[in-house]
Amino acid sequence: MAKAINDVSVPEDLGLREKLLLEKHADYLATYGNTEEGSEHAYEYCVTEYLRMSGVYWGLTCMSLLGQLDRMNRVEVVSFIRKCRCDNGGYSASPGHDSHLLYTLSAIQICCLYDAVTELDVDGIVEYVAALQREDGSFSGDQWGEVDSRFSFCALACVTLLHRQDAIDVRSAADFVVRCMNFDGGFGVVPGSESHSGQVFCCVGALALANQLDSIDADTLGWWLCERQLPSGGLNGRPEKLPDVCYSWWVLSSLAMIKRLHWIDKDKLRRYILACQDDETGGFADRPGNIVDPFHTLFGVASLSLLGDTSVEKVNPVLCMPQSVLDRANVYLL
Ligand code: GRG
Repeated sequence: MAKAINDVSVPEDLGLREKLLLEKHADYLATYGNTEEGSEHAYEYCVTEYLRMSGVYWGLTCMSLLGQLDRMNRVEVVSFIRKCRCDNGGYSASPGHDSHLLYTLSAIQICCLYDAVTELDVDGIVEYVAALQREDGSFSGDQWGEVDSRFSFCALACVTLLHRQDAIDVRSAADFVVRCMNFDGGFGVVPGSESHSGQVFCCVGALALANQLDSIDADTLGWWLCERQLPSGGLNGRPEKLPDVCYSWWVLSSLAMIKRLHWIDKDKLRRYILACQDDETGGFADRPGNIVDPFHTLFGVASLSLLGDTSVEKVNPVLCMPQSVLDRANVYLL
């Protein structure tokens, strides 16, 4: 008997979800940070303190793509970022937490969105990032030493946004990322580990930032990425897994970077993404009918932008930021 495919179903009739519920998503994000006791998201907000800086990046980037960044409180956000600066030059997820490359990148991205890079201690950040590079070109994410190709992306993205690529060894950083490439064209966490679409985004993005995209076998990788599309239209992160809206971003942006975006069934994917909207609360979930959150809301909206939806701002596939913000910051990528 043929093995059933791990997938979900998308209803024939999506009702209100046939269209992008732009205003509902903006309202959902605008009220998400309301932490007063008894407020709708108070508990969820409280238990995500450990990733707050990235959460702020997801929410603000999405608001910017929806054309409604002005509804958010710039003064509060900039003051929060200041409180997350650590003595070693890096930034943490929340005040009093340890610094990490990921949250340092989120802090820089938020400052770019707000044209507030002057609020950052750029030299301190650059020193922090450079000190995390190891002899083999890889990067530790923090002072505790874990190595992961995600951190190569974060490091390259930080120095690129700050116009300071000269501070790290870009060549050996790219060499390490190339060593994470597998026979199937995909990339893993470290050399020899399983291909995963999230890591593919990080590695292809890192190579784009290092101007080394020609190290990729674009046809083999493009084929592996397209195999992530399931009969529901949604994309998974690796074989045999369920689809998830966030993989629409990790896979589509990778296809865009290697110029193979047209290899995917765009109409079916768009329908899957729209089905993941909550037409009552606003926001996107990983799969139709599940609970929404800001992470999936950003990657749902950003994916629709890559699919050509002109009701949202154009997104840059390498940095997941509005293209207009990168143009203003004179950061020239794909
Ligand atoms: C600036 C957009 C941006 C990102 C920063 C940290 C980072 C760089 C990217 C993360 C890429 C990544 C690894 C995404 C995958 C996230 C995810 C949903 C992982 C879940 O993995 P499993 O194994 O899920 O739990 P599956 O779907 O494989 O079962």
